[in-house]
Amino acid sequence: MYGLVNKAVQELVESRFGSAAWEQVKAKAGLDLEIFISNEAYPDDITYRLVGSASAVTGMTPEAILMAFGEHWVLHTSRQGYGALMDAGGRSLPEFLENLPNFHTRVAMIFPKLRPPEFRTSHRTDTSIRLHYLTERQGLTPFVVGLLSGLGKKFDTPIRTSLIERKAEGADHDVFLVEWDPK
Ligand code: 1DX
Repeated sequence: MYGLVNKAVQELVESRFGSAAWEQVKAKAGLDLEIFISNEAYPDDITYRLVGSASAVTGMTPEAILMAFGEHWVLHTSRQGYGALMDAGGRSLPEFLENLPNFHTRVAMIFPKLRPPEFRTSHRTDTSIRLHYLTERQGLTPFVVGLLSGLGKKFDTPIRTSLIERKAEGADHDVFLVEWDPK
């Protein structure tokens, strides 16, 4: 994945546990680079190793790290540099989710090595929507839970998320039910 993703993992670890912890995480992951370059593509393996060693160093489970990371990604990317992109994504949570496919098409036009997951929505009501998550990557479902929770905060819409179909249990892909209170 693009270096921007690994940089966000670094930021998350540094902000919560300090820079010494980050140095440990990097060493444990067997990385001897100084910095990640945002718009350079790195092997996915590096991201997975970072999550694994961040778990070992901090004592958080990999799932908890991925969730925290998903929240951080939404709040971080919308703050730093990609805010305009995020703002173009929609003015409410359901609108943003419905625009995700277009959004990724736009980012992939600028960054051709992007391998975005596919998101589809269905069953929209006044207080809920289903989000279908199709990906070629393994194990990132908790990351998407965190992304959704971050989006809820971004749009001041507290949400409940439940996984109603699980790829890990044989479904074709993960399906989330996202619910919020009526206005
Ligand atoms: F709900 O793959 C809200 O590298 C969401 O299963 C979900 O393949 C927001 F400059 C710039 C760059 C860079 C901008 F080139 C990425 F570096 C992309 C910014 C998306 C904001 C996907 C990142 C693929 C890298 C993947 C989950 C799970 C999508 C990560 C979250 C908005 C982003 O993101 C899976 C890659 C951006 C950029 C956003 C993603 C790759 C998302 C969301 N994805 C790179």
